[in-house]
Amino acid sequence: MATRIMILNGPNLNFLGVREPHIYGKTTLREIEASCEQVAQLLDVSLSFHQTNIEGELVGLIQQAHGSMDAIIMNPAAFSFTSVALIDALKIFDGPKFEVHISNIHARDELHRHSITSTASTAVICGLGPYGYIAAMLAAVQRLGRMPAAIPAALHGFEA
Ligand code: CA2
Repeated sequence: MATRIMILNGPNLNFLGVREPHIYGKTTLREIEASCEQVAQLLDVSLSFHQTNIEGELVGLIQQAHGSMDAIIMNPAAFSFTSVALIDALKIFDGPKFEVHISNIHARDELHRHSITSTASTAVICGLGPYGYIAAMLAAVQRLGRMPAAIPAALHGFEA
């Protein structure tokens, strides 16, 4: 069976590539989704990709992922800095959970620096631009021990 990964995107990320390209780059969320789909084919992943501006919808999707997905990759955007509801939902999910930020949040202003949702994540990737989503997919499949044999050995990593 294919590895099942849910990718979640929080508020305003539907404006990627349209506004503030000096911070978030020129790539649109649709382009990011298309690149994730390409990598999904290589990694034998079935992908469920979402964006919502509503915190409760993210909570609902994380709850749905429980029992139906192998890993979650989430860019919670502004909810990273406020959402105890997302932390609680992430704690329900047993599989690997990767938090992704396009920008390097540690190099940003006080408002954008302190992710609280990362406390409930397996790992955090930030500052790699849209490639962070690809890195997170590789890391999720590697972590699950589901890297297809056809993928070069170095990308299989080492046993924990
Ligand atoms: O770097 C990231 O991926 C962020 O999660 C993006 C969030 C920001 O609050 C985080 O600190 C870091 C903001 C997403 C808003 O998306 C926009 C996209 C285009 C134009 C304006 C906002």
